Amino acid sequence: LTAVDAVRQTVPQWLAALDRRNLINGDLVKADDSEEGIVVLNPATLNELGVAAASNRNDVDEAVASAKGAQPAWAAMPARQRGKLVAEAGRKLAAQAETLSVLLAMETGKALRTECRGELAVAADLLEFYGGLASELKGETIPFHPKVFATTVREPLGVVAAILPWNVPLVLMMLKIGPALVAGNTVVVKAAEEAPFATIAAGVILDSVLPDGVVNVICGDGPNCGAPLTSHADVAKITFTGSEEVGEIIYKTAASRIIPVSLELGGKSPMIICADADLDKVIGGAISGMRFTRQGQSCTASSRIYVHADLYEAFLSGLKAQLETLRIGDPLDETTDIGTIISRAQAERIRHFVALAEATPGAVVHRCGTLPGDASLNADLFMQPTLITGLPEDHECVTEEIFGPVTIIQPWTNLDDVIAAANGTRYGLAATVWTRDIATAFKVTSKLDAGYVQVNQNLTIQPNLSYGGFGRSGLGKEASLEAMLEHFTRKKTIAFAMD
Ligand code: TXE
Repeated sequence: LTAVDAVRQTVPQWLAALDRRNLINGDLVKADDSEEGIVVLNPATLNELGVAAASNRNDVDEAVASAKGAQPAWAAMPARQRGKLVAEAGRKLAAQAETLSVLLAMETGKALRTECRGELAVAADLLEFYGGLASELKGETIPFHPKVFATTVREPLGVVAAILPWNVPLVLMMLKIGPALVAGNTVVVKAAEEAPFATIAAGVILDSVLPDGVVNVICGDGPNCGAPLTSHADVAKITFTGSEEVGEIIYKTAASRIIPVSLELGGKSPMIICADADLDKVIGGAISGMRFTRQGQSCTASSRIYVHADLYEAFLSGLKAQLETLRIGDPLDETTDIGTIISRAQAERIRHFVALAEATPGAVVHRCGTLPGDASLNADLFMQPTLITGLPEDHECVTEEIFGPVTIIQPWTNLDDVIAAANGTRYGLAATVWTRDIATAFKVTSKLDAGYVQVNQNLTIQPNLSYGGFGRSGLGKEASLEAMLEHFTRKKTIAFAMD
């Protein structure tokens, strides 16, 4: 029995323990309506993986009450002690990384080797990173007047609601709860209904280190669980990653109570490749940037690739050749590079976009790699990396987020025109530029309307690099000190008259 096999044997126990349950006040409690449940499928087989809680308003009330009850004592703890506990929770998570990686692979369809293990490493690292920032929760002294001692202090907000999507649930969970907790808030996390188990399991592991009620995790759908949570009178802040549509609803809900909100919504991130770029580097950068190993299900995916005409043919053929070498298959197989799409609904949405491109005169759809032939897998949710060329700039495939393994490749010749094209969507999340010329790099980076811009690399979210979008990609920053101070504390000015 290998170590991985041993871990896999524990997964059914986890799933049984999590059956229709939420983590509230340190216990895994059955949802109020435990007759109902959300059947979670393994996307690779479309077999039932387990049943998650279909929480309603009563469960939300209970989770918020738990977080509210735990918050004063948590906030009263010395900041560095909170930080140490959060960092220790990160190390506990790292110690259980293999189990959670397997759970994640089974519920999201993402490949264990290329995606899930890396996700756990970043998730744990985020908690260690934020734990180390506890001593930065400081205020200022202001030279306002010789007879007035003016100062500012950072206070926690209270109960934070964190709403998660399914694509990288554990990284996003820690991105939100790390700064919230270190700043002295307590949290209610709403797991994504398509992939809730690794999130609740992570909550259980964190809870083994943190006081009960500091982290609560509930599962349910948007209307019955997400909506009552975001509109709850005791929630002081909402942090959300997901679709633009739901982001808008949540912003309005927050507006009706005048509470702060952070939103991380969609993207249609451009990759601009200049004629002097290193071809091998850009091909590797396109594959990692498009997150093909995650079936492109990433908000920062390089889903529009603008290649200088001089490099266009060599880039296209080189990229196709590289993509052919990636193995699409069983997410749990160590030789698999690319797993599945999350669900039937998402696969249909992606195929709809590809069909639109196929029906467009002049457009060419290049499907790369081989679909798995394994009879134990369900073919429906597997998809080949797909490159689309020859589309007009106003085509839906160029302007809308597809959220799948599909990228648009366009040639360019004029730098100003390609910058204008790159800025031509309503989004502004991420962008990359590839050139060996420093002046070009400065010009392009200064003109791009995107919050997370990189030159000659295409990193995912990294602790210590402030991350957040412009335009309809969202509001607020994550992954940084600024994220904790600006989005999870309130700043109070106190001025003392000295005589
Ligand atoms: O998102 P939803 P979905 C984009 C991507 C994808 C599309 C739809 O384009 O194709 O969104 O994905 C909860 N009040 N992104 O359907 O519906 C819901 O239960 C409160 C981009 O997954 O926004 C889930 O927990 N909560 C993205 C979470 O919101 C509500 C990542 C996200 O679901 C709610 C994922 C409500 N009224 C999808 N309705 C990114 N930016 O990375 C739903 N929810």
